Amino acid sequence: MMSDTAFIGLGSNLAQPAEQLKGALRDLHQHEKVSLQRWSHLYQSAPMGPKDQPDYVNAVCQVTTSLRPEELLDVLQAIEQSHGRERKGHKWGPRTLDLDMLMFNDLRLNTERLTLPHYGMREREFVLVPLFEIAPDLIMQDGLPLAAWIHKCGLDGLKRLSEKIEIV
Ligand code: ROI
Repeated sequence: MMSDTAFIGLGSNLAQPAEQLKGALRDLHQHEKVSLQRWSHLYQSAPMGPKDQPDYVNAVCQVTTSLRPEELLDVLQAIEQSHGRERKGHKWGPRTLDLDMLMFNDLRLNTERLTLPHYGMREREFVLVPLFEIAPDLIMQDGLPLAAWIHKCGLDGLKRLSEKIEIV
């Protein structure tokens, strides 16, 4: 039973970022214990953090799953690996594929491997805006609607790419 709902943030700024994200959505779709429900458009933005790296392409998807959070994290990390992700680089460096579990139901968790909801969401326009596209009624952990978080975060320079993503 795929009775749990998770939101996943996707990002890439190397090796054809849009193709990396589409491939990752397909990989999730193919997993027998993950069902891809919704996915946003692709959004391009300047890097947050160190500026000496290419622009990012980001998206967010919603899945249902029968996996536990740690097992879903294993799946996300395996997909990152299969897209040539190298973890040896510095923390805020460029990457071929980054898959971040943003929320898992309304679970709060703080372990060595996983913090839920994701710690950085609040400041990240490139997470909040695509999330709003697929879940406009979402209530965040502090009880405020996602729209209020976006309002506080401020918008600058996120560009929605026109391409429609087909997952088959
Ligand atoms: N900046 C943007 N715009 N998008 C990202 O996905 C992203 N990911 C990161 C850092 C380096 C923090 N900056 C980013 O990990």
